[in-house]
Amino acid sequence: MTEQTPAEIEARAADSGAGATAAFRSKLQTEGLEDVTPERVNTLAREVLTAVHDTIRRHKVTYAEYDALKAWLIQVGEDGEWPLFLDVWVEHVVEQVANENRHGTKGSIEGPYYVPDAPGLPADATLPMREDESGTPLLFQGQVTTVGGDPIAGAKVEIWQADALGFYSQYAPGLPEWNLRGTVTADEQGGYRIHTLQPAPYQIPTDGSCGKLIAAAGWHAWRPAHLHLKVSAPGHQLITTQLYFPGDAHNEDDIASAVKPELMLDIVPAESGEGEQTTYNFVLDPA
Ligand code: MBD
Ligand code: FE
Repeated sequence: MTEQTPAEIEARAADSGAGATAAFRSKLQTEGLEDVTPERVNTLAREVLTAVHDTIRRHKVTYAEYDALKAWLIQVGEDGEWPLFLDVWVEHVVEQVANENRHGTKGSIEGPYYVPDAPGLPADATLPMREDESGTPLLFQGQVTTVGGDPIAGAKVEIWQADALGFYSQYAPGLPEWNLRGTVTADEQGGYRIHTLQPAPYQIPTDGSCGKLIAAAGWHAWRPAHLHLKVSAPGHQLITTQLYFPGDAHNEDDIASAVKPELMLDIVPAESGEGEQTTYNFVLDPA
C-alpha cells in the first residue's frame, strides 16, 4: 500500500463527513420521510428548547458564547457534517429506545457510512478488497437463528467496515467502490463464513466542525475498531448492530457511545494459521 502524507489523510478525512450528507439525501430520495405529527413536533421541539434555555440560565451563557455557537452551527451545515454529528452524539439514544423491547441480538448505531445494495456474496465469502489490502486477516463466522434457536436459512448479513487505516469505501477517495462491503446470504443452516481483515479504530475527521467541537471541548476523536452489520430475514425484524474487538483502547470511551458488552467479539488465532477468527451468532426477533 502506498504511504500517505498527513495532509493526504486529512484531505480524505474532510471528505468523509460531507459524503455522509450526500448519502443521506439519496436515501431520502428513495425512501422519503415519514410525517411527524404537529403534536409530536410541538412536544419535542418545546422540550428541547426548554432544555437549551435551562442550560443558558444555569451557566449564564454570554453573547460571545451564543455567537460562537451560531458560527459553529452554520459551519456544521457548510461542512456537510450534520449526519456525522448526529450519528456520533445522538443516534445511540435513538437506537436504545428503538430496540429496548428486543429479545435477540443487541443493536447498535448505523452511523453515517452504510451504503445499501452492496454486492451479493455466498455464505462462504471473501469481502471485496484490494489485492494488496493491508491488515490482519479475520475470519468472521456464525449462524443466524430465531429467538427459539431455529436456524434461519438464507438470512441476509450485510457487513461494512473501515480498512486498516480507518477509511470507509465511498467516503474516502482512492478506494474501490465496494471495498470491504458485502451482502452475504447465509446457508441452509443460517451459517456464514466471511473472510475479511481486522479494521482499524476510526478517528472522527479532525478538520471539520465535529473535529473543532472535539478540540474545543478537549475530548478525543476516536471510535474503537468495529464491524458494522445489518442482519435480516423475511418474517423477522432487521437488526442493525456493530461488533467490537477486545483490548481496543477505546472500547470504554467510544466517542459515539455505541459499545455494549454483548457486542464484544471473542477473537482467537485462526485455525488456518493465518490471522484471527471469531464466531458471533445473530438472533433475530420475529417481525
Ligand atoms: C463511524 O465509523 C461510525 O461507525 C460512527 C457511528 C460515526 C462515525 C464513524
Ligand atoms: Fe463505523
